[in-house]
Amino acid sequence: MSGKRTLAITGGVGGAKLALGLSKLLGPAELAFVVNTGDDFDHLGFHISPDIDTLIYTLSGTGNPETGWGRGDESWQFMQALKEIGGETWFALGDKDLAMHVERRRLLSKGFTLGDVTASLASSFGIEHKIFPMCNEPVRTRVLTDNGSLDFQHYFVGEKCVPRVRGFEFEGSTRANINPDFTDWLTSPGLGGVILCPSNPYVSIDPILTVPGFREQLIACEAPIIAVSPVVGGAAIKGPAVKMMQELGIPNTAERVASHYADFLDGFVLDNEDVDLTNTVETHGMACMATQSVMRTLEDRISLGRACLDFIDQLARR
Ligand code: FO1
Repeated sequence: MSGKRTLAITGGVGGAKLALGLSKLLGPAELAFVVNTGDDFDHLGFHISPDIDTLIYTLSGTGNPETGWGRGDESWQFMQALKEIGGETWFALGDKDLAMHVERRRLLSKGFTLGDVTASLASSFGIEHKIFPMCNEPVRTRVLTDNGSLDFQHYFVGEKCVPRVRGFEFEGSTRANINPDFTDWLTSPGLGGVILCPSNPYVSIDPILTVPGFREQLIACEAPIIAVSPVVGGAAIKGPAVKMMQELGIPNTAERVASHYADFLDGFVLDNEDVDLTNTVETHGMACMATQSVMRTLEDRISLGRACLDFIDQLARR
């Protein structure tokens, strides 16, 4: 491994798994995370940041291993009490998780940015790696469906991803500014590479890429940029990525995920099961590596992290 700095771009549960593996291999001076905030929403007076919280809970070992989101060893008295008085309970906020939202709201109300608040929350969970929200301004993913335009969490949790998808909008993204900490890492002479974790290309990574200048900075980046496929054997490891591809008329293959990022990607990691797609991926002007990418255990997460870092080293030597 190079010992240089690595940036990992992530959103959601699949991305956090690889993030955890990487965090076991690289220290806080060598690894930072950029996180999707398009899933954020205001709910019950709180600012909910699901992808940031999933990453904080995963890295700190306090997450729920079954769902991948929320806290482990959770209790639900608040939800029960809310239900009893006729409150909104479609979005499950556990008692421990609630503490996160109360504290985030308190800090935001004092005027701190989402970046400052995230740094404070991560540090209180003992996390030393830097976690950068993609921007400090609100960007809200809207899913355009046959049932109309839905706020992301209403589509994902409220409607259980059932409505047929027609497209996406990232409300507020044109007014957003890239988190300057991301730019500092990306342009630092010590940057070894960038990894797009196996996250949904349309609703976890695209919101980040639509922040003005983000994609351009990746295109201009001199260090290798790789992505790990969230699609294996035509199925999404988790979440609605493949359902979305089918509904948008996009073939549900790892190769199509690679082509989605073809303008800035130097390398693509797909699962051994998809090794036959290697040559087709390479026609998009990038290198391709097959490995075991399905992460069931902590060892799987670390192995995939190591394979990604080795791949970046190989690409840097070319
Ligand atoms: N996902 C669900 O499927 N149902 C929920 O009730 C739910 C609540 C929730 C609360 C806090 C949080 O941080 C995440 C939560 N999630 C829930 C997960 C979240 O909707 C997704 O992980 C992401 O937004 C998709 O990446």
